[in-house]
Amino acid sequence: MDANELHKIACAMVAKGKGLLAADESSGTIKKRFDAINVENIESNRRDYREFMFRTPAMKDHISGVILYDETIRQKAKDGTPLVDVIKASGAVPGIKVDTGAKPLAGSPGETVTEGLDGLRERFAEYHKLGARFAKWRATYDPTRTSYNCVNANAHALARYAALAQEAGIMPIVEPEVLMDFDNDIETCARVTEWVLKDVFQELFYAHVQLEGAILKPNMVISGKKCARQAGVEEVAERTVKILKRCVPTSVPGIAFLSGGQSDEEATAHLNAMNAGHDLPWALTFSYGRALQHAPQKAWCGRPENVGAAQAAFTHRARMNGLAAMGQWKPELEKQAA
Ligand code: 5MM
Repeated sequence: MDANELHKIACAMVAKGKGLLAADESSGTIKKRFDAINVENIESNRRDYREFMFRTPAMKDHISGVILYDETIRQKAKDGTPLVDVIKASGAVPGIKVDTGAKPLAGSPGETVTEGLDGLRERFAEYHKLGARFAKWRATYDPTRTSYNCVNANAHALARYAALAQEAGIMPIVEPEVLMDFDNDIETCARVTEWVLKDVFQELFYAHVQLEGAILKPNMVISGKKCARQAGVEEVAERTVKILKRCVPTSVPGIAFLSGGQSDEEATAHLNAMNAGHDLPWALTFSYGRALQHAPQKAWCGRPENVGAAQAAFTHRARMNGLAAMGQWKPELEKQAA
């Protein structure tokens, strides 16, 4: 492991005005996205969809890294170029999701632990050969029932994953996600997020993970979708920054949020408010899946003649989030065409 190299990759991920494209939907998740736009979930459609995003010229201005799924890191573009090379040509760094998903946690009904540690050392060696320079592992928590068993099992797995990644020369993105799909209030989200983050950083310490060579990918502190009181933009920004300051050491070069089911504009507005209104010891940017891809998916609908419009939609969202990462976004900019 070259600590300096890991640090460089982490810093590149959160470079000024740039963030990550989370394109690591597993086959089941991309099926849901394709079903919504009536596109058949077959390998060539998944390839075509990802290829046009990675070939969008605006990638070079706003996207620092792309998180891939196992299938995609091995795929070739229509002209035979490996998709990894298409990403590299845009100036972005290819990365890989290495967890194998959240599975029911024994002893804690309704809760999950993310799996994928078996054989991970060997998988990292292969992914490094395939061009991955960073990785991602996501744990999820239901804030209405989070138990110590769930918090601890997931923190331990995240730490073991991160240590193995660094051993392989791959920069780990550590993603503990307190889900926003429930009826909990923002106070509950804040309490559980603080608990989860404190435990994650404790386990990272025990596992000898070098924080200078890692990135945190957390949820924002936000009201559950089904909660009657929805906190406004400023409250979300304030509470999120407060909890992060309590939990995240300043040796971490940056924090790249997930969007978690927020609308495209909400995800942008929240990130912007944090960057515009707060003194921050780390870079704060995006690592969005849905909030970057929803608009291009709707514009594309699987039709080759729509690729230009879909790339324009992707460009617009990437640009808006790039501005938000610098605290320079304004709602009026949403009306401008890409
Ligand atoms: C892209 O979505 C990823 C989900 O993959 P699975 O198919 O394994 O569930 C997800 O991990 C993603 O990288 C992050 O959650 C960010 O995505 P959102 O949509 O929350 O911004």
